[in-house]
Amino acid sequence: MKFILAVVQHQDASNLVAALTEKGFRVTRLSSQGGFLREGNVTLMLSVEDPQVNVVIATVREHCSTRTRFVSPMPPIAESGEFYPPAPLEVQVGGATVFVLRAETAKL
Ligand code: 2BA
Repeated sequence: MKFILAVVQHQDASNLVAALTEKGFRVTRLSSQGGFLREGNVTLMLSVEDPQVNVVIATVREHCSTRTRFVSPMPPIAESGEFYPPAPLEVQVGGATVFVLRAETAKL
C-alpha cells in the first residue's frame, strides 16, 4: 500500500480528479498554497496498492502541464530621485510535484 500526495496547479486539478475517479481511484482534494509563489494550488491524496502507483503517476503526467510564471522581486531601496524597477523573475511551475510514501490504511 502506498500513500500519494500530488501538488498540482488549479487549472489541471478538475480534469485530473475526473480522470483518476474514472479509473476507479479514490481521491481527496485539498486546497493548498505554495510557499514560494504564495498562490493557491491543489494537493491530491490517494491511497493505492503498489502496482497502481505507476498508473496514478502516468495519469498525473498526462493531465498536468508546465507553465511559466513571472515573479516581481521586491524593489531595492531607492536612493533619492532614483528608481530601478527590478526585472521580473521567470519561474517554471509544474507539471506536478508527487510524493509516494509507504502506508497502512485503517478505516474506522
Ligand atoms: P511554490 O512553492 O509556490 O513554488 C512554485 C514554483 O516556484 C516551483 O514549481 C519552482 O519552479 C519555483 N520555486 C520554488 N521554490 C523556489 C526557490 N526557493 N527558488 C527558486 N524557485 C523556486 P514546482 O517545483 O513545480 O512546485 C509547485 C508547487 O509544488 C510549489 O509551489 C509547492 O506548493 C509544491 N512543492 C514543490 N516542491 C515541494 C517540496 N519539496 N515539498 C513540498 N511542496 C513542494
